[in-house]
Amino acid sequence: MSSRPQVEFSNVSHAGLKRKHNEDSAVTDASMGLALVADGMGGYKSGEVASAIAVQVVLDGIREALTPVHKSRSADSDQAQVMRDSIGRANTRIYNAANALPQCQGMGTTIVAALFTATGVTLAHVGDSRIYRFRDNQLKQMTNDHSLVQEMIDRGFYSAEEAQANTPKNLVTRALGVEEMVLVDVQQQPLAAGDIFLLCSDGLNDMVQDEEISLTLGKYGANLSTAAQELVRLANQNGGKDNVTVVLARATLDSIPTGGPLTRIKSFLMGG
Ligand SMILES: [Mn+2]
Repeated sequence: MSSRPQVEFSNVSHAGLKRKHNEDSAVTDASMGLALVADGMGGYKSGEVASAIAVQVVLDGIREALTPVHKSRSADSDQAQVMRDSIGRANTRIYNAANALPQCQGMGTTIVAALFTATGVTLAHVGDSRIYRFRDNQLKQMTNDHSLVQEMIDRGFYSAEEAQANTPKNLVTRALGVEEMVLVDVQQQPLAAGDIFLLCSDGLNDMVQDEEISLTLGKYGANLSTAAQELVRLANQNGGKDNVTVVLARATLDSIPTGGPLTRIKSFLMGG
């Protein structure tokens, strides 16, 4: 991989006001520039197991790929493949555990991941957890939910409002651990100075409107820790019906070594 950027993270998770357990898992690793959020589902406590496996296996997979020993995988463009491989491995681990252990039967989890490079960020997701980008005071949803609601909208059956009213909420159409293979959506995005990336479980966006998220990031974004705590507080203030996890990330662009002109042109062309 190319040199790692300096990334500042904030990570806040809360069980919410209605659930006994927190089945979300999240991890940030500043040395790798990596953030992960997973929202587990399943019977008694098994959602917790699924999301914990997901986060650990993806973290390990990416750490291994970023280790200098693996020089063959040093290009930015390989980052998408590393992401797919690691998430695929997590899928297999959860799937096998779900089938081997009766108490884990039917467990699964969403995942969202952001891996920062010197000039960009690789985003990946499965399920209905989300990644947003906050740039120039504008909030943009970067991921498309793998949910029944979203499919109804995409296929033109319903408008967004109709779908919300007529489709069971939180029915995911893709998750880790449910089938032997999983399709992972991966995208590479260039970074601009000041960008804030938000990774969250649906406990945030079901409780807090995008507009309110945007206003909160505008008001508190200078301090990521305050902003993350404020978003979780709002989710609970608005009902706290689900576990809520908020991870905020900001890459410091001027700390990034730019390399020679060829490196810069190459990373520009790769979009990474
Ligand atoms: Mn949830």
